[in-house]
Amino acid sequence: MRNISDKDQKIKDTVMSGKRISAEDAVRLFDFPLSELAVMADVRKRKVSGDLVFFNRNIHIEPTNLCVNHCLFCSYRARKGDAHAWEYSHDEMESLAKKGIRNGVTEIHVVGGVHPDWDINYYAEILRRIRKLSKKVHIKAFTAEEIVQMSKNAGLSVENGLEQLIRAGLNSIPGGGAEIFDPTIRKKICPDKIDAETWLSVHEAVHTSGLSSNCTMLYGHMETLENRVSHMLALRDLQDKTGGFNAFIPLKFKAGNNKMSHLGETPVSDDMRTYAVSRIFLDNIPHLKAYWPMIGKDNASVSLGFGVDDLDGTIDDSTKIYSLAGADEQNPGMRIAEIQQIARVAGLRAVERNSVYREI
Ligand code: V47
Repeated sequence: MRNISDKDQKIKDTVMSGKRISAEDAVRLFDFPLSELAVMADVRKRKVSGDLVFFNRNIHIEPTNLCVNHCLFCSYRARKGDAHAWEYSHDEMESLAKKGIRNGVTEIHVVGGVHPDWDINYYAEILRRIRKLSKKVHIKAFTAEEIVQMSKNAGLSVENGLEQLIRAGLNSIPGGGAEIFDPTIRKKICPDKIDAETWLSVHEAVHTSGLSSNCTMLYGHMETLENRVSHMLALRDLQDKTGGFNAFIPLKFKAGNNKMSHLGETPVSDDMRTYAVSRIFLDNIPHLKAYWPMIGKDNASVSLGFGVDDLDGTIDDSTKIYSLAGADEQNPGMRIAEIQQIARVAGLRAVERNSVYREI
């Protein structure tokens, strides 16, 4: 039996009583035994979503892999003229969307490289084309990073850019581009990206416009546990103010084919700790997503015991970000029966959700 210190017992009591924990306590939680973290995270998860595990029917459209940024962790970026570069035309994206809608998807997630020249008008046309195909499909599109660049390319403020995207059919934005907020590490791993304050301000503007968004954290590279927790604290603070985040998605650094490959990858135990601590610490963000194309189906299944209540969606082999970074899932796709089975073995019940977590 582990001898638990008074301090740790107090943290445990706070978690079990449903109260908020401090950043300092969250750092300490990372050192708790995995089995205790699992119990605490599960109690917190069940308060929000009972025995449910959410998923949706979705596809991704990745308009381009050309990118103005030079992120060291990226295995995806190309330069103009590279053999592996792509830039989809509006017609090509429309036919991808048409196929997805024909197959019954309820959400289309549009995200790609940060194109040097495309402006709001180009991106708004993607939304208009999809919206013309379906009034109902939820369009979750463009990271804060992409929105800043496309607004700049059009000579617009982010607020005016957003207004145009919303008019063209945007429903919410995804959580990408947050990486890690600590300025020193951020400068090292993604030197040209917008800073933390700008990322947060774009999400605040999205929430103020009445739309929701997701948030992410790229972990398992050079950051410390304190960096992880202060990243989450910034998200928790913004959520206290706006309430606009639906889900938090910890993104495990995948080491294939990029400039940080030498760092290797975190053990699965660290992934489970990260899920559990985020479920407990982010007490105001209702959903915690295991993005299975990144972490793999088996680990996603285990994560359901560590506070996760969302398995993203069926995807239908429509994203390349993680397969290029060496993920096991080289053609990511999941049938609904498989998602149901994953939930069942975890003692939970899979339910199809819409993009704002209403049961379908
Ligand atoms: O911001 C890129 C990450 C993100 C690597 O909102 C990497 O529902 C690990 O944000 N190892 C984009 N991560 C993906 C993303 C996302 C995915 C699924 C759902 C949602 C949502 C959002 O992918 C980037 C970056 O943090 N990323 N390369 C890598 N080698």
